[in-house]
Amino acid sequence: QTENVDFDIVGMTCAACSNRIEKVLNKQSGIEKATVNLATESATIEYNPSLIEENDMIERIQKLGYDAKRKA
Ligand code: 9UX
Repeated sequence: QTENVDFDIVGMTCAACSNRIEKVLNKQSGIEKATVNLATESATIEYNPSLIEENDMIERIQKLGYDAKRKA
């Protein structure tokens, strides 16, 4: 069973940024599918809540040098 969460991503300026974040997120255990959109500066993540939580995703994105905030 999976859930979806949307984040606003701050700090992406080129397509390599969004590809980099997407690649890293898709390697995380618990993440089923991560899509990062440069144009809308956002990410949609399908995940298994028993394996990963939102704060883990935010921390991973921050480690790459960007910021993420959960969309309302
Ligand atoms: Mo593009 Mo993003 O050269 O950190 S990869 S700006």
